Amino acid sequence: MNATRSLSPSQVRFFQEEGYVIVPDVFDPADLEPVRQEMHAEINRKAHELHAAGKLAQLHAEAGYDRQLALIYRDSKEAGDAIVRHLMGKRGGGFHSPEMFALITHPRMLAAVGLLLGSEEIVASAYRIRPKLPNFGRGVVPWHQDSGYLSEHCDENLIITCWVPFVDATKENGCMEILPRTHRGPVVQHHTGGNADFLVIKDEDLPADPRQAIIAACPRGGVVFMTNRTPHCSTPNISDHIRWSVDLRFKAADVPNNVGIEPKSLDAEGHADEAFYEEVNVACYPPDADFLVQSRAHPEKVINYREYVRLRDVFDRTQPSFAEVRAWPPLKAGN
Ligand SMILES: O=C(O)CCC(=O)C(=O)O
Repeated sequence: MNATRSLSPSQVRFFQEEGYVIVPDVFDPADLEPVRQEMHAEINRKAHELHAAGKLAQLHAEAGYDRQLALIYRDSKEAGDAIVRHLMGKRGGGFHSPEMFALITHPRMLAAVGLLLGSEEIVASAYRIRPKLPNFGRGVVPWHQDSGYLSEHCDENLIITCWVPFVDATKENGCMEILPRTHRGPVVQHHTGGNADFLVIKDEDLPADPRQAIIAACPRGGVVFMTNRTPHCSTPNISDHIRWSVDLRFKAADVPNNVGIEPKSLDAEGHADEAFYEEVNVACYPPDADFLVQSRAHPEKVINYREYVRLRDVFDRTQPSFAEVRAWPPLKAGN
């Protein structure tokens, strides 16, 4: 496989027809080593800090990236949670090392996304790092379409989720499940207040019988590509190790975005000025920064690492001061 063609025409067709495609070899698993190692180093830095503050008795450094955080969490939920929060930041993308930036802008990733979008002008959007610990209730994500989290005026736009596991993702460690061939339908009714406060689609509102779902197992080095209207969920991790992943989002540059627009002022508590939200109300997901990662028309506007870090910091300190994006009704007792 060469560096710039990462999907075959039949994989692109499969994505268009099924609403997802699992590509087992977008990366060489070795390509993911730098980001795994840097995340592991960050876990250790934070663990040492907690240890020095008397909040963590044992570092479990010997357990390695796939297990250390699970053992820390088993010993102390507070310490484990503090490390998870540190990695995830306020909205899930707190870890923004050069290695993470290299993954988001990896030529193979952008080549694949470009083929699926049918565009060479690519904007990266919200991403979420997910340390799904064994038997970690909050890791179970109920049925939803990503559009459930996005502004309604973007329902007809294509926004691609690239779900990248940092370990082999299996049914046992809680990979995703996906409802195929349902992505051309509307964004269906979601409810707030699902597990861990995620949005949820009730089984009866799903566009197909959930028994038709496929198990989206994916080896390390692979990527699960999905559309923003593809219903998916993820199941419990009943293994003895962490199911690490990140889900990245990309769209063509002509899809509503907030590239180049950022909160002009933050008050002491990190609330952005109202004008910011009015101005970026057109972005599909205003609380997170969008940034141009590939452009033939404006290569000078493609983001570099320093600017990416600055933007992530600004947005991570920003509290959305409006009801996030779209209003869904709460799940009622007994639902
Ligand atoms: O990683 C998971 O368990 C769920 C991911 C997900 O729901 C998403 O990427 O939208």
